[in-house]
Amino acid sequence: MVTADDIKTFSTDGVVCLRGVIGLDWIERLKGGVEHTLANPTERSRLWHRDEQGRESRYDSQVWRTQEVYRDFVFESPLAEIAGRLMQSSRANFFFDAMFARSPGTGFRTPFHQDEPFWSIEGFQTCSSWMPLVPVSKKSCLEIVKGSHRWTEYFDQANFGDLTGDERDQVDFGDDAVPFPDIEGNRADYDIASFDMEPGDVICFNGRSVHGGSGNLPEDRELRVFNTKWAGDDARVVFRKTGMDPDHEQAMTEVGLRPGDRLGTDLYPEVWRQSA
Ligand SMILES: O=C(O)CCC(=O)C(=O)O
Repeated sequence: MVTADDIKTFSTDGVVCLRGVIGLDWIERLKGGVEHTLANPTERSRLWHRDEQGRESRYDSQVWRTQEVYRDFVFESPLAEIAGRLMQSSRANFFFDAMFARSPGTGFRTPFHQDEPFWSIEGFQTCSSWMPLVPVSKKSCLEIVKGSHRWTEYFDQANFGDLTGDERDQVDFGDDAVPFPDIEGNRADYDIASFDMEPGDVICFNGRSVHGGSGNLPEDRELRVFNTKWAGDDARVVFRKTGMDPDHEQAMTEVGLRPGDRLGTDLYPEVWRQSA
């Protein structure tokens, strides 16, 4: 499922697109799960954007605790092992799930950002798996800046709280942060990966890889994406003064996780471990 070349590409580029690694039975079940999530949003559900025609971009997360199909996918699909091998980690802990849904014709593009600066963990060995449940063309696909997972600058990231207006989503990276690069304005200066994708394909990217986009949909195409996020050996709990989105501090504290700890507990289970 994961070749030596895939591992090398993930390490060098911070992103790799794996073809046909998830069975279509999973895709069908997850499509049902996403429709259920949209009809029964959690308190973590957010509307990122609605245009004048009512076309929407929605996000929900950490639904696996209540949605059986998501839970089954986390524990039974090959993704834990895929993530573990790509991260070159001895284990893969599940961090959280994220769902992205866009109505047909939605133009809204997610601002370029890195994930790890928003997270309640830090570490290089992380893997986000962006898995469309419907066909998506390159021009509507997520875009990932190759090599950006090794950038060392502390950037002023997009505040998704500006999109949602929700006080729980506010982040402020402070005066030490350098301006985020204008990637949209200088696209030729960056090596940007995106792909024509079919259900069953997955883009895996490092939590430090700069990514965004995935709007720009034709009038007759919706987008449904299920993302699972994984943490490896060097990932440690951190509670950031700058704010976190989504903020796991309370949930982590309740299960006894403290800054500096490895992920664990039933909330962030170890799903895969390399055999001796
Ligand atoms: O699909 C999108 O629009 C955003 C995806 C994203 O930011 C992520 O998967 O971390």
